[in-house]
Amino acid sequence: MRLIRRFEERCIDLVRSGDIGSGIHPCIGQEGVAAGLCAALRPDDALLSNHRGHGHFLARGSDPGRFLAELTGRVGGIDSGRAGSFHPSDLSAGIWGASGTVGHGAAIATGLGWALARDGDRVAVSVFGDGAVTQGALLESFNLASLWQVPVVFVCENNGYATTLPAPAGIAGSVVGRAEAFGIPASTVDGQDPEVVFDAMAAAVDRARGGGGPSLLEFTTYRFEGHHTFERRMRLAYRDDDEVARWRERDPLAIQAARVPADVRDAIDAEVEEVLDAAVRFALESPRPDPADAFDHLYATPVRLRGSLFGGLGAAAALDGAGRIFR
Ligand SMILES: Cc1ncc(C[n+]2csc(CCOP(=O)(O)OP(=O)(O)O)c2C)c(N)n1
Repeated sequence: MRLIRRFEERCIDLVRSGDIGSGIHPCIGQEGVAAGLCAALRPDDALLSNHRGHGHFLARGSDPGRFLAELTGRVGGIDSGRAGSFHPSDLSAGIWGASGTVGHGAAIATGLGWALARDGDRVAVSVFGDGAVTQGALLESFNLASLWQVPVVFVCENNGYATTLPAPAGIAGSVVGRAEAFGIPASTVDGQDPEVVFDAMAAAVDRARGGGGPSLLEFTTYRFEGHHTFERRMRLAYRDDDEVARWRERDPLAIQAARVPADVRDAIDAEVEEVLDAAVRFALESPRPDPADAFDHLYATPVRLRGSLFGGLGAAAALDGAGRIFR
């Protein structure tokens, strides 16, 4: 959790310096969910993350240097600098993708879980926010996952807001009620305590692994920062300071730190700083991609560039193997 917190604080510095051009959606305040849920998974389990996913990647073991290189758009990144903060994947850490398309991961995780069940006892996990539970794809996923008893755990990180929309203003009924309507066991759990998260997640994963089918966990949590780093400049007024202060009193790092001896805490903090100093160095020293490679990895049949990619609107053109022109 300390690594996730400090990683994102360093990311915010890199947004300010212009090195992370896209900005980020910080998960600061929500680290307890990422840490607890990932600790309950086996390395060969599969996780689909979302736009607020840095914590999931780090908790699953993504290399901080290569991840930071991804966010800064460098060739040393986990996806060669092509995915950025929104759409990374890291199969070596069991993360089959993340996306800014809200709710996308539930359908992929359901299909993946269905496929994994034919080949051993691996489990698929889909992590999404409260904003995703109004997406139709989620309900279609619940339907098939329940009918086919797919080993998938649906994880809702309910941080109270979809951008600026309070969850009760956007969600008719409840999050758990949606899953229960499809015969999927569901519960609401404190997401600020990583050990409580771990226990709930371990039970859901065991159930899926043992052939018991899908389940849904709604973790109540809070983001201490804005929806996106742009909010620091916009000063959007959709939640009051008292609310933020109340949640800060339940900081997951403080909750866990109280269980760890001071010397161990100090050693962890020092190690995290060392790892992140090296990670920032690695990222910023990694070269930027060559614009001429922009279309690489987009299609099974490679496309080649014709004209100048950055020559203005309409100037970019590419041919695929069959000679079709993309503009
Ligand atoms: C399919 C789709 N619809 C709408 C959006 C616009 N959008 C971006 S973030 C967001 C809110 C997401 O809220 P939530 O799922 O609760 O996640 P959080 O940002 O709170 O972690 C929305 C609606 C989108 N990215 N994708």
